[in-house]
Amino acid sequence: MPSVDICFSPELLPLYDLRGRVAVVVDILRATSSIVTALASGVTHVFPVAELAECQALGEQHGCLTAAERDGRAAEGFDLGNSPFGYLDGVLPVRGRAVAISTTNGTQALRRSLAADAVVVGAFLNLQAVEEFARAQHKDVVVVCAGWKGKFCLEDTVFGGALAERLCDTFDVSSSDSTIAALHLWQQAKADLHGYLLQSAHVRRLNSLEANKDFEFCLRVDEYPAVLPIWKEDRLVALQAEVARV
Ligand code: 3SL
Repeated sequence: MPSVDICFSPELLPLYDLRGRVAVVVDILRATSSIVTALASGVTHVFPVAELAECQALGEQHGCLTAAERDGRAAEGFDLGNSPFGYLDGVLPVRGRAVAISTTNGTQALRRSLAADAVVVGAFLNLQAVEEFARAQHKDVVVVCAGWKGKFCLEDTVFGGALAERLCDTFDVSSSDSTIAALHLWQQAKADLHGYLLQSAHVRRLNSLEANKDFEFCLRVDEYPAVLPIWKEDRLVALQAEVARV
């Protein structure tokens, strides 16, 4: 039976062998929620990069939109920050465009997970798509939590628990202490996810930056149940689009 394991921080990734496994990279607030929203809104593909300079260079090279965030704030000189509403509010037309994005933790976690057989982007917004993909692969799943600057964070771990609960009928979710812990947190959180996550350090950080609207949006479960960003070559594409092209 395949298993679900949770890596609480990218700093712990050297302890995990991702080869032969599916990596579900998650940064609920807000990178992976924004990437899911981007592809759901008609963005053709996303280049997640670690450095701001690389993001800028990709923008010039590919003529794509650029999105960047550091410490919760939109970085200067880029088209977009890291709010999912950047892809929804219509201020900048995004349909049919590609986006290069660099964020404090989320895009770093993605790039550090590339040894996996498949790398997909998870968020509450696309939980169902992640669940279905994991079931279809019949491989061990590692949820890679982006955390905050190497530290554990509540919201990414709670997502890991939610995914483990959905998969528990056909996956082993009781062999890893981190998965057991994530399941316990999800049990505590699920009746009032919003209220529970108000405790989270990053929620307090974002609320002080007046990103409260983003927080509420990112907690919508299955808003985009069929959108699955998956890593192909050097970019993230929506799985359905990719399948349709084959
Ligand atoms: O760290 C990240 O990748 C970001 O998602 C953080 S923030 O939500 O944009 O502050």
